[in-house]
Amino acid sequence: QEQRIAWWREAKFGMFIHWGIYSLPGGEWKGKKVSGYAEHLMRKEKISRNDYLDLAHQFNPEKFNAEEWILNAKKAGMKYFIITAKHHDGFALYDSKFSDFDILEQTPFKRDPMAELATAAKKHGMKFGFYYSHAFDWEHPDAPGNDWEYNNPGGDKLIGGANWYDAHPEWLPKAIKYVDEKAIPQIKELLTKYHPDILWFDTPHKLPLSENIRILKAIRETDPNVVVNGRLVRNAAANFGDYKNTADRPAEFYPVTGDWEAIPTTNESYGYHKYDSSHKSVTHFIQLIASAASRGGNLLMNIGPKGDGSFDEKDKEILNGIGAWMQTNGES
Ligand code: JFZ
Repeated sequence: QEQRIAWWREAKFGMFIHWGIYSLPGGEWKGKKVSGYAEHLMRKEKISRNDYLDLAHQFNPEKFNAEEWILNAKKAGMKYFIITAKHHDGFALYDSKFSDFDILEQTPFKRDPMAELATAAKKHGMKFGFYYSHAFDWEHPDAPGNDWEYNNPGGDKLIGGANWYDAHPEWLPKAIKYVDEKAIPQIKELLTKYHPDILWFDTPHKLPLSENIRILKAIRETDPNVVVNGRLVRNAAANFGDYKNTADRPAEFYPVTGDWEAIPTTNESYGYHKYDSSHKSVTHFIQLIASAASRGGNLLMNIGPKGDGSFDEKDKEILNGIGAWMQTNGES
């Protein structure tokens, strides 16, 4: 673990990207604003797998330029880059042979942005990795979370309660089937196809500890060197993942010991939201960078690019401001 995490400790500052087909409507559905996290559109509006695919059929991010994205991060002084290869909606932003719910098969774009980004990151010396939603998967009929279409546990109705797998162990085989059919194969696929430096997981409480540990084992067997964040396992004792994450939007940093990372986003939503203009100031982020570094933690700052593949002007201003400050005050 010490060796594995060495680069991450030094990196200090990284770019987090939430980008998917939900970035296209950007927090709007059927002409009305949907508040909160834009990446949760499918759940909030209870969109069926089929209707959600209509969105995919329109997803054509012609302005996407992998090299530009990586350089945006580099110019702001960031040393690592993590992007949503699959968020809770279950849609893979890469060419996956284990699901037809992916960008190559369902969109007119016909390119693999994860492959392009992995290549650009390598070229520019940027550490690179993926966010993968291992527990929630709203398109898969057996996965936790989709309670409007499949009546699965773990969704808004909280069928079976928060710890549904304890109250209803008889439902567990379905979730295990999803983990075997989709989550583990796709995670292994990401590791062997793109060789990421880091994998970032989330919402582990939707699966029992035993499933999360099984996933971690599959990861370690495939690539013992990949860094894994703490949210793979619930209440992660540090020895499950390689480091801990704080809550999503810390007003301030809590005194966390050991290796930790905070994940503030530039506004409120992680995915691009056209009605969310609550962007914080450059000064705010510079203070966060400094206070995280002084307390031995990393800052993974989130940006939600638009559905056309471009960065929001407000985010660009923040990144430019940080970059200018880094030029005069940064380490390298
Ligand atoms: C999750 C996701 O549901 C969300 O879409 C985004 O990806 C974010 C980074 O993570 O949401 C969370 C997870 C954890 C907390 C809050 C929201 N938390 O610990 O307070």
